[in-house]
Amino acid sequence: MMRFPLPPVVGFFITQLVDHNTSITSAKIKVNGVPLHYKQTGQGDHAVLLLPGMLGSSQTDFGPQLKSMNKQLFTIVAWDPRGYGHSIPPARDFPPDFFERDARDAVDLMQALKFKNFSMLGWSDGGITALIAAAKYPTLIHKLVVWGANAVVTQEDLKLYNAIRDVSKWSEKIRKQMEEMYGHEYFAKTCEAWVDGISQFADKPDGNICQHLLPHIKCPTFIIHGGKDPLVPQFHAEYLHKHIKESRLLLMPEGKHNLHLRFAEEFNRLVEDFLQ
Ligand code: TYC
Repeated sequence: MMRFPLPPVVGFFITQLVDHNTSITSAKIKVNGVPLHYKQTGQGDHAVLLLPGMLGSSQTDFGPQLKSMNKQLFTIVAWDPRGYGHSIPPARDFPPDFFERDARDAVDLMQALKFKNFSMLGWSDGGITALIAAAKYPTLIHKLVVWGANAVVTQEDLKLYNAIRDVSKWSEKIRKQMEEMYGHEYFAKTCEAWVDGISQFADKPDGNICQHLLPHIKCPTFIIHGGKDPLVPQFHAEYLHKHIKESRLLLMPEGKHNLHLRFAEEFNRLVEDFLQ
């Protein structure tokens, strides 16, 4: 796998800031007409893209990975999908193909940054995006890790989605973090729009999001699931494992939905071992 140096073109980046204490760069670059924000760290030959969950961002979702993953082995990029984090404007919307649009943006971002091949770590909605990207752009993707992801929407999922529609029911801690990032109104509105957006898939045969694409995933895939995930039933991880040929499934019995944050050290070690 090759990593090419970033071209020293003036005006290539819209903004670029380096935190010299952490060696984490924050930058924006225009991709598909949208200024996408991302964080980048490390000098390794192996490029890895981190994909956040619904309403997530590099800042809110991947602190321990940006801080502690091996920077000699990996070059780590964490992105804010359009309409999330610091990739606003545009405001987030959820057309029927929003996961495909995210997948294309993610891949085009890595191409714009001159990473020819890369691996992906996708959490939840970011996992769905990563599954689609791996299936649709197989020559670009080296390895794939997903956790808290699903390929279909069931009636049980619909109930779970509706339970989080009203953001006043979210945990204080997460709500506060989200309101700091977005302000109350954008957060509340986008959460409702997300519930409507993801619920669209329940009207498709089998609640299909990307079920049909799973057989096209040819890269080694590591599926992790938290045994105590209250949002995503374990069935989804087993389903992915069954339909992705080169996959392995690991259950973290004590893990909830945010297992990569709560058990960051263990998560990082497992993922680094898999990627090497
Ligand atoms: N998919 C969401 C994410 O990206 C999490 C989520 C899953 C929320 C299931 C609600 O019922 C739900 N983090």
